[in-house]
Amino acid sequence: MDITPDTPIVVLTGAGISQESGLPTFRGHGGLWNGHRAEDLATPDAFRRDPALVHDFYNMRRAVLLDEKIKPNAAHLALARLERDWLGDFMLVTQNVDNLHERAGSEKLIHMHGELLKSRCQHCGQISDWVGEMNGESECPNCRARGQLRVNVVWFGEMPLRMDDIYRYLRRCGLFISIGTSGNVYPAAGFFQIVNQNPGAKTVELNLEPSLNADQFSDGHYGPASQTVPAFVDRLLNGVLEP
Ligand code: BJW
Repeated sequence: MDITPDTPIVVLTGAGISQESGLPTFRGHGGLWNGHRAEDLATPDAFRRDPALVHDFYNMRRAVLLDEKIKPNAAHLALARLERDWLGDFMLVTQNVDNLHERAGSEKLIHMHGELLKSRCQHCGQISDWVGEMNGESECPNCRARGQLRVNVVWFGEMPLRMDDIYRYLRRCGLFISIGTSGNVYPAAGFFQIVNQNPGAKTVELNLEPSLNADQFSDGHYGPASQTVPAFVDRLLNGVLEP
């Protein structure tokens, strides 16, 4: 299948797209917090063992995200433009728990690893907006239970969100664009393989450097997302359709 103006597109984003907005990547330099690797805190076991430590990790990240200096960058804005101007189906699946895509104007968006600015009550299941600090005494805005709240993100061993919808989009997509993700974490790291089974479909990686699976993509463009993403979106929208 050649890329035509109505080819269905799925975009997958990871921490790299928000790096130039001032948010650290998960596995990059400076990934240590209080002597802990981020991966070691993003688990149900860590939360059971030391809830205060895990609450504080997310309190810190929530405060950073809410700092007025943190804004969407040119890559987030280019994807909102692509969604608006592309004639075919479009879906943006992000692994990121920040809100920079929606602040850039993206609407067709799935947060498969949840959202930092939401809480989930382990008693009643209610998901609520949450911008302040959270701790072991925090009260659920819905059922008023205390000490049952956690941040609404997906930890290792938990099921990512809206997987049925995501697989439906992947199975009918003709162009898959993976941006700023290292390819370490499944199931997202395997999405390109599903698209590679669609006859004629193309898979493209835009990343600072080749990811773990780079050689299995149809094409790759390497450099900071604020440069590669707007350039790639321009080519698509201007009808230079072979990426
Ligand atoms: C730039 C840049 C710039 C920098 N411009 N680029 C095999 C199959 C299936 C599952 C597994 C499997 N093996 C193991 C598993 C289980 C596990 C897993 O994958 N483990 C691996 C470590 C091996 N997966 C799970 O447990 C998942 N659940 C699950 O599998 O359920 C069962 C299931 C099975 C089958 C189907 C469906 C379900 C859950 C995973 C949850 C991940 N959660 C986290 C934390 C979220 C909350 C939080 O933020 O605290 O999600 S972990 C963390 O990693 C976070 C991220 O979303 C995720 C991915 O990281 P990402 O975005 O790739 O960041 P980095 O830092 O790794 O990479 C950044 C990249 O950007 C780099 O490449 C840089 O070069 C680049 N970059 N600056 C462009 N300026």
